[in-house]
Amino acid sequence: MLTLAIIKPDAVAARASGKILAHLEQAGFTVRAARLVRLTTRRAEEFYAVHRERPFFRSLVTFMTSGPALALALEREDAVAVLRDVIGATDPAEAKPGTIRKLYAQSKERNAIHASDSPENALQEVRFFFPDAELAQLRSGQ
Ligand code: FUP
Repeated sequence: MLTLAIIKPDAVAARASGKILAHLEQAGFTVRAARLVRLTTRRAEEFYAVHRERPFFRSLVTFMTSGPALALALEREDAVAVLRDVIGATDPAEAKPGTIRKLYAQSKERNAIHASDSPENALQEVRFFFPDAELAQLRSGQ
């Protein structure tokens, strides 16, 4: 099963991408696709459309477009639930010790990493960053 992670602009800028990737691999995830992206305002708005009416939306879009981010398609058994555990709570102040957000996040907004929150969203979010053809190739091992 695949899920989507994004190492966010704060973590890429802090040169924490490598450590976060090592943490993910240590947790049993295999990287199936990776792409360094600079989200445009329109793409960030589309990705976070579910939060459009929230007070933090504009600030979130500004942050997510502020620099490069590393999108990852990650594979593991029970990938969605396990990745949510590994990243920790949205607010690093509430995240459990040893989670990626506890280790690397600066605040509730600048929180180092995104992870899909359901299998349905995982499929949609993986497709958002990685075209179908590429993933079809991965599935068939070509
Ligand atoms: P999560 O799934 O843990 O990333 O959290 P949410 O889907 O609730 O929120 C998505 C993103 O919005 C968070 F990663 C950071 C941002 N956010 C804020 O900036 N302030 C908030 O109060 C809540 C979320």
